[in-house]
Amino acid sequence: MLVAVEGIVETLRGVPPPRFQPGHICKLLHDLSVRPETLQPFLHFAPRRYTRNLIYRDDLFELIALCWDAGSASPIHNHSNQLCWLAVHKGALRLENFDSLDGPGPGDRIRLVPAGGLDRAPVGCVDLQQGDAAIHRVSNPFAERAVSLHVYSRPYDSCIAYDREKQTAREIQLFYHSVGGKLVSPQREEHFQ
Ligand code: CSS
Ligand code: FE2
Repeated sequence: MLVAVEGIVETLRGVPPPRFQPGHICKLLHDLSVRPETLQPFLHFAPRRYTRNLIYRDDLFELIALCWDAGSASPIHNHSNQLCWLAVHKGALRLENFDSLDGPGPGDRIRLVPAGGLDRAPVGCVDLQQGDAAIHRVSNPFAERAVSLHVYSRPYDSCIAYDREKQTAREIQLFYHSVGGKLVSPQREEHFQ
């Protein structure tokens, strides 16, 4: 069903906290497609990187539109103690999962090994990250820009970023590029590269 982005927010707000569970939200996101023109005010791209654009946030969840320029990638990062649903809205994304041989970190000598994923997740694809082992990288190595919608429960402002070569795991802060359609100040954006 095609719905306005406000309709997605209302639907998510209507989910009682005990039902905010992997399968239920996956099904909900599968069944709903966002009317593109209603998402437009939240879409801000930046050259060679991805941007995080907050649509809605409360104590239970946040809904974010991520805009992926061609060639952009997230760091390898975790979703510890958090549920994350990702739905590809436009373009395609590469999803790579990793297992840590040395626990989630943070720390040194944290070795990661590839653990599957999707080389080219197309529009409509819903991915779920959950539990301690949720370590992944999302990227857009393709020629076309991409947009994905993310539901995080609970909202998170920091995560652990991994460097596979140096075998390090460090906490990083996450920032919004825009909130409610309005760009945030450039100073804050600079932290987020
Ligand atoms: N978790 C990353 C995006 S990939 S799921 C972020 O919120 O920036
Ligand atoms: Fe992620």
